[in-house]
Amino acid sequence: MGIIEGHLEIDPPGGVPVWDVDPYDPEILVDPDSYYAELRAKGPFVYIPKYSILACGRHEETQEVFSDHERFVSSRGVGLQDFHLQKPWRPQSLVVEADPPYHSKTRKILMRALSPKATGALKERFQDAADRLIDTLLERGSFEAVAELAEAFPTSVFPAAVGLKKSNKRALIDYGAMVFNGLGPDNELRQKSMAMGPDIVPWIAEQCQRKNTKTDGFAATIFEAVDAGEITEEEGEMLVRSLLSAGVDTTVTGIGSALWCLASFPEQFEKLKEDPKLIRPAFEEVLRFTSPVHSFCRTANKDTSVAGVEIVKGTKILCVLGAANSDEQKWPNASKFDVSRKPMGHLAMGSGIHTCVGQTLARAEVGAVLTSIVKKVGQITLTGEAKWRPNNAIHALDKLPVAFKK
Ligand code: OVM
Repeated sequence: MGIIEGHLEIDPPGGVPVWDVDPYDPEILVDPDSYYAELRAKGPFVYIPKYSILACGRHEETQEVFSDHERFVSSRGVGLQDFHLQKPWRPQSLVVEADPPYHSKTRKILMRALSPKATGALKERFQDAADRLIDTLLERGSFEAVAELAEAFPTSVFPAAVGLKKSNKRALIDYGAMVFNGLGPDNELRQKSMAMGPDIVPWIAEQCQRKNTKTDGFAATIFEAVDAGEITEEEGEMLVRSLLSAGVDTTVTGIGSALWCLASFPEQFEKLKEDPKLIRPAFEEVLRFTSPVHSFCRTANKDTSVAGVEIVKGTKILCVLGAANSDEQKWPNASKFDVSRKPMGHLAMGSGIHTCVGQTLARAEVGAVLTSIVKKVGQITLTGEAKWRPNNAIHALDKLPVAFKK
């Protein structure tokens, strides 16, 4: 057996349907619902010959693979490449691309930096920033919400929260897109992203250094762990890099998709306005309904089986989180966006030891924006076609023309 897309080529396991699909086809990436449905309908797993991978999209098995860090490791990469076989395009992440026991150490430090206490202290700042932005947009009336709201908000508060001395909105967003496109096959999306490397990667690496961070942000907490002897200076810089990798595009996408949901389902926006206590569960429903991270891989680190399917060591498994989050077996009326659903157990922020370490911060950012919109905006209308931006791991809007009315 050879190597394909940087990982071990496998035979289709017995009893597993072979599906000649390209999950990274831009047409699927921008409009994935029928692919999700077909993936679930075919069984717990399918074998995809184009990449010689298994893929799963039913909630039960996706959750099982995704959260069993002993059988299905992250240290071999959470994209198609197997780091045992190929050198990753950038030094591998010390947290998302790591396993215990090492992962426990780095995770603990990020948990400390991004603790509810640390993020809670930013609440007022986030709310002020959101209120100002929404006021400006209300005055404008019509605007393009991806650039002017979804990208504008996190890039106005997140770099300061990290403690970066310098910010570059475009570089931060493009770096995120690179990291997530980097998880896919060597397709045009990945190649175009990688081509931006020379312009962006050195800038990112530079901002991760202690001398370019202030003494009062998340980065400072990471460098305190360096001073306490828990990790080296280089490891500290790498953990700051993790914040910059995972902290921008994810929240940009969450905000854009939340607004898209409210604009597309005005009766649900009405419900939120009547009962602002639903803002939190509404964001969980946005996550379930839109799955900003649509898929991540794991690698089988031993021969094992799931749902009766024999999985050989070295198999790459594409865990299609978007499919699991729209599985009717788990979510009655899955295709309905319902702000009062309270979707416990969605996989949009993962599950198990790698569950989004920035989730409190993400909820605080999106919460501030939604609180402001619910308080100030009377009506949201789509004024043109919403367009999605294909990415190998993120399901995000590209353009969202909307109008706000008081
Ligand atoms: C990282 C990181 C964390 C979460 C997601 C992610 C692949 C990267 O540590 O760099 O995207």
